[in-house]
Amino acid sequence: MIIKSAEFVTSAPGPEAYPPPNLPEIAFAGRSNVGKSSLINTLVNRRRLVKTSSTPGRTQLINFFNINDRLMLVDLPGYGYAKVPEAVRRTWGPMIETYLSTRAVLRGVVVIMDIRRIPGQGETDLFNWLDRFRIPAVPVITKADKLSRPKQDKARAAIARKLAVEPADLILFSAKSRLGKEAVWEALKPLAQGSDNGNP
Ligand SMILES: Nc1nc2c(ncn2[C@@H]2O[C@H](COP(=O)(O)OP(=O)(O)O)[C@@H](O)[C@H]2O)c(=O)[nH]1
Ligand SMILES: [Mg+2]
Repeated sequence: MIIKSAEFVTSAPGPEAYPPPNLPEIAFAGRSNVGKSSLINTLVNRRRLVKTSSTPGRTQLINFFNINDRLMLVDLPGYGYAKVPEAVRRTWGPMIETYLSTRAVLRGVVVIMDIRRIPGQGETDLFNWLDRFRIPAVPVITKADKLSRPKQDKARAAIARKLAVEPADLILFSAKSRLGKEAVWEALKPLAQGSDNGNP
């Protein structure tokens, strides 16, 4: 994918503030601090298009980025960060669920997981949601650079087993080494070129 332009469009808490649904959208979801923003930046060859942080739990709105005037990348709020106040956490689920269940231009969701962690309830819930709304999921395991090659293979197999998929279905990624960047674009291409989902 040749990136000619990558621009922040808006931050939205809910549908009133989403941009007009004029472009196909690919959303990115994962636990706080998993490396979601870093992955998006790597995909579009920008260091700081999306703010990254070593302090988890900062991104609390849905952020839209216009790529080449052809595609919208959507950074969803991170889930599962324990230190966030309960009142804030309660708004996250609905924020994400509303987006997933109502956005007709949403073509797929990249679900980002840490290679060093077996997926938990948050991931299971998310995959079930996507299934229910017939939105394609693209599972990615990131921070691959944190493990040696043999450990990467072991971790990938264990994560695949937990998710009941084939290891090869999980895209191995690293924002540090850029491993997997082209593989993610390859997975997104047919989705971006497909048609809108059946959501209202
Ligand atoms: N080693 C390594 N660190 C990463 C990678 N991706 C993200 N990080 C680090 O993980 C932290 C959280 O990253 P960020 O992209 O802000 O996560 P987000 O909260 O999911 O958006 C930051 O300190 C990043 O530098 C990766 O692939 N490899
Ligand atoms: Mg982020």
